[in-house]
Amino acid sequence: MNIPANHPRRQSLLIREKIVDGFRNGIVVAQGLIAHGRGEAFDYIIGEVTPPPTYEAITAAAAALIIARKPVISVNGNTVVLAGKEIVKLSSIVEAKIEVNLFHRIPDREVKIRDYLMKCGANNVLGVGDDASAAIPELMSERRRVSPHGILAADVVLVPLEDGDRTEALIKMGKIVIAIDLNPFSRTSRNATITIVDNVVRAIPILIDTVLKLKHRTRGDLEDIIKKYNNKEVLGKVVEYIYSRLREESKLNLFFEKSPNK
Ligand code: PTJ
Repeated sequence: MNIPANHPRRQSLLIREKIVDGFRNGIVVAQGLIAHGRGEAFDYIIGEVTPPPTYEAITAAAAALIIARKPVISVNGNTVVLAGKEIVKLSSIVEAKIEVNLFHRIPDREVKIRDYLMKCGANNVLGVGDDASAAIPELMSERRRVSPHGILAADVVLVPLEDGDRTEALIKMGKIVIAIDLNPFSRTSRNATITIVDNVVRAIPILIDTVLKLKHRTRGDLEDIIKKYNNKEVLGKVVEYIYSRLREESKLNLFFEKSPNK
């Protein structure tokens, strides 16, 4: 698609094209287009920048990934087309495994996702075919199928664009769950141990930079960052940030001047 270089919404339209291409290639499901639209709406509201309080969540997430014994990055269709290369880079820096975990497990789709990640530089991708032989207890969706060498054994799981049920189930299994979700009100955001309210496109590169900055800190320092982190408080600050943005917008808006009641 030809998007003019000076189009004011060029960046957002380019991201949208990636999702549409992914859909045409059988990597993204139709439901993924809807999920992306919901994400776009929240991104618009936060001003298409990383909300300042989110940096606190990213710092805690980086610390958790660095000290994890068995970190896993869980990926779905939307995530790989939006941030495949960056996911592979992050996985090599924190020595995390990458596992395909899908809500819509259509035959061959996980193979396409694995192949896409291989093209992005991954050398091993779990959760494909028979490898997803274990199950997350009490979870009924297709997301319950996991690799015994990946998510089942993991102590820290990064879950971009997730649904609330699996986050809850993983927490019950005693794992640290790091979510990336543009919607601070979602069940995923509320249930995760650490919630990064941001677009996955921006969040992963910032997470990589933060890991590189913190990598040489002592284990004690990193544990301290995680201990002091309070997800509820940070989510509250993100909602407050959204609220103050909307308050500013309402003042600037000419709507009030045009009001017949004035
Ligand atoms: O590939 P599959 O089969 O596993 O399916 C993936 C989707 C995304 C379709 C599936 O997980 C799903 O239906 O997700 P939900 O329940 O719609 O939740 C997606 C959440 O991700 C919503 O809260 C969106 O606001 C959020 N979101 C959408 N796009 C982005 C995002 N968050 C961060 N970055 C985005 N680019």
